[in-house]
Amino acid sequence: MQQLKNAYLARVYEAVEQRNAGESEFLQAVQEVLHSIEPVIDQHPEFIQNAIIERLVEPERLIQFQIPWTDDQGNMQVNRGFRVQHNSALGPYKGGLRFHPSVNPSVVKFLGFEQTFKNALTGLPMGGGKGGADFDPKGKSEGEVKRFCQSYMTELTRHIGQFTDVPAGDIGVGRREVGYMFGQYKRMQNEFTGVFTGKHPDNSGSLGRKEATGYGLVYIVAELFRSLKNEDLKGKTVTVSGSGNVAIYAIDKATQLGAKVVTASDSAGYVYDENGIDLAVLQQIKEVERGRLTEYAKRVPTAQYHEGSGGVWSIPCDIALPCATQNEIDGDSARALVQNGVIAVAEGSNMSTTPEGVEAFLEGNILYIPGKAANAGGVAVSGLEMSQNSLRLGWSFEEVDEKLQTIMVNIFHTVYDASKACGVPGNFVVGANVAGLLKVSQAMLWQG
Ligand code: NDP
Ligand code: 2IT
Repeated sequence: MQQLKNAYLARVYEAVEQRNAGESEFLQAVQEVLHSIEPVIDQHPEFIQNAIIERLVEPERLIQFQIPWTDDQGNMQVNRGFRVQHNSALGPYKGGLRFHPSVNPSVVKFLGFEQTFKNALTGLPMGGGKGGADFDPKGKSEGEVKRFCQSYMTELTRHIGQFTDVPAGDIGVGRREVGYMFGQYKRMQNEFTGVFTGKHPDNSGSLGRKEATGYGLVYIVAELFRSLKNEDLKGKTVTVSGSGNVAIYAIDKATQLGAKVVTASDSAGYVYDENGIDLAVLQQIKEVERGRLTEYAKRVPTAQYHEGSGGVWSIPCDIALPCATQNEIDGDSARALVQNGVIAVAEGSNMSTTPEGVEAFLEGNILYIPGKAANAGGVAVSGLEMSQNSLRLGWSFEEVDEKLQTIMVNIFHTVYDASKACGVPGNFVVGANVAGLLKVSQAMLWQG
């Protein structure tokens, strides 16, 4: 990435680099935002006087703790847990928990930082946070997952609360894990409050939360095509990476809207199915059996399985929806997508694309919507789950879905308008970062 031209922002970045040495994901996320806000920084001397940017790049609180748990053989295991309470200007800290061996301070800090901007874009009263553990749920029994979640919450409980910090799911954390953690919180606090979102609807969760990130991703892409190209998604070829929560419901909604989704992937490889992914088979394998994608190719004769998850970006498509993990699209993958004629890329995963990849999309005039805007539907419906829990009411699926659509359409226009105001119409990276910054910074200034 190029040097920052603005001397103030360059100084801020230098300090961030020194303080967070070696934290590559966090530094990448901060650098992107600082670059994006260069067009507006000189119009806001109050940001400098009030150290708004310095405060935004430093988490308000970072909690790290030990998680001891007993495996099925009776042996004690120890993992490392985290919660980053990044920014509380707009509301209680809000953001998911990730259970994956790669979780470390850099990963949770980048996610908490991005979450602050994303949550601001939803227009709902939520600050930004993130957390997780370096626990690998793969191959663990039901009992091991439950004991791990309970031990994780034995520590986390003291740091969260419906008005303080409201976690949810992310990679490796779905309704099952959220249910166990919510149960442990309730046991320890002796209170039934909306302290977690992403709960099963039978367990005080919101209808439509499970679908929300993937559906929201497709809603924002549909609005992009409608408003900039006067087209709908019918007949478009879509590639999706991942085969977890976000990927499954992105495939579902894109297919419902008439597109053909030809891929899904996991960390080992991808499937290509020229007839379109069979959602029922994928859901059975992933949601019911918790199996691997290799199973899909065994059950669907038209599908081909390829080793290596990155290969998914070599498949020609009109729309690419990365829905697995950070930096899954590198420079080469982005250039391959551009060469193969991709029109739009929207990130279901957080920070799906490396800086080199982002540059390739922008140079290729690809309609590229970063995760902060594109995957905000999940946390938006989490916000709606918090409202329903507080009201002690449950809304219908249709009611939630309609609100989600409105929020995604609004995010698209907020971000597009901000890109125009910054003189770079259609640069949704600048649009999302500037719109998010302006919203959070106003609240910070009011709060002193
Ligand atoms: P899941 O755990 O349900 O699914 C994750 C998927 O991504 C799996 O297919 C997994 O494959 C794959 N994956 C994970 N890590 C890697 C890796 N290092 N390399 C390649 N593939 C990998 O998670 P979600 O669907 O919930 O999350 C996916 C992305 O969406 C994440 O970036 C998350 O931050 C983001 N997101 C999630 C939201 C939500 O509501 N859940 C909201 C907004 C964003 P495998 O099974 O082989 O590990
Ligand atoms: O990255 C994200 O936005 C999420 N994992 C969802 C967060 C939430 O609180 O619903």
